Amino acid sequence: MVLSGANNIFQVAVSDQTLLCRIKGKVLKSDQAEYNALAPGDRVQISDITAAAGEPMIVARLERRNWISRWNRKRRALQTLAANLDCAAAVTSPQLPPFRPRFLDRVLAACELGGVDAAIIVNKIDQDLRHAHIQRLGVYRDLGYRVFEVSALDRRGLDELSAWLRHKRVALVGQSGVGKSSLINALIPEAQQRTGEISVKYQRGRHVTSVGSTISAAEYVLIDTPGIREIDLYPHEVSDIGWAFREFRDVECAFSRCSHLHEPGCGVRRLREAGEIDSDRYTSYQNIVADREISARAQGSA
Ligand SMILES: Nc1nc2c(ncn2[C@@H]2O[C@H](COP(=O)(O)OP(=O)(O)OP(=O)(O)O)[C@@H](O)[C@H]2O)c(=O)[nH]1
Ligand SMILES: [Mg+2]
Ligand SMILES: [Zn+2]
Repeated sequence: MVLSGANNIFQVAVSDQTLLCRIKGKVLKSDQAEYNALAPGDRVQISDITAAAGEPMIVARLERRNWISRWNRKRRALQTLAANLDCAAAVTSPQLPPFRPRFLDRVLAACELGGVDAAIIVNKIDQDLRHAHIQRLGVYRDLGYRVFEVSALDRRGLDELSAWLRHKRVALVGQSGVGKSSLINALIPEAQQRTGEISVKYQRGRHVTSVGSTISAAEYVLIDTPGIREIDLYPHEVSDIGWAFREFRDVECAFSRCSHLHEPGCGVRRLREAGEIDSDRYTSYQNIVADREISARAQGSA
């Protein structure tokens, strides 16, 4: 299992050892451009590791059970943050960086599309949670997402979080500066993840974690991921993005592959007008589809 890696040197757990391996040739048969061939959690096949065989090489990536990925616009390729997870935790903070429910909706949609269960961690509850945020968190709870309110600083809520993490392999995902690495350090005493101050001027983190890595404890395994600014879901069809919004999934629309944007007889829009679908979630959906169109045009295929 790949624990971490960059620049074609990967830490791979093989039974109870950790080996440094390089990729040999093409390890994946993919029809899509991929920014990174391997992500933390990937299972790989490696060459003979007996001393005589020399440096171990990764010869194949095994099929992924699930994954979290996004479209990397700059590189025009799919970037995978982690694979083969029991769950992903979308980490947010109330003030610094500011709570961004639109961003959270994108993380949750990416998880749904990759087949990963998701939960939400609101870290830094030693900072004030505004009323609007508390309401929005209620929307997520109603949709069935677990929401943990914790503080890596004063350790509030960590016992409950830690009980939920037991026996799981969980990736922490979110914007830079929300405290993913700090949480891992607070949960796993041996972890020594580097953390960094927030830029108060720009109200965001400084992208301290640059490479995803796996930190194992006796009770659970956590994957630290680099902070992300944007999540573009481009390669997915519009109808799949609609499916990624749980509350849209089983709604009946007049058209079978309804985009929920303009078609007559759209059940999602009807429920939104009736106040049964949260209008802010719907706006997130519209934004994701609009961004998808921009990336699709850039790729020359709408
Ligand atoms: N007040 C408060 N500050 C926190 C808490 N958790 C983390 N921080 C601070 O937030 C800053 C960013 O923390 P990091 O752990 O580096 O954030 P990150 O999400 O790993 O950021 P990237 O690696 O850049 O993606 C640091 O200054 C931490 O000390 C918390 O619960 N409360
Ligand atoms: Mg970090
Ligand atoms: Zn519809």
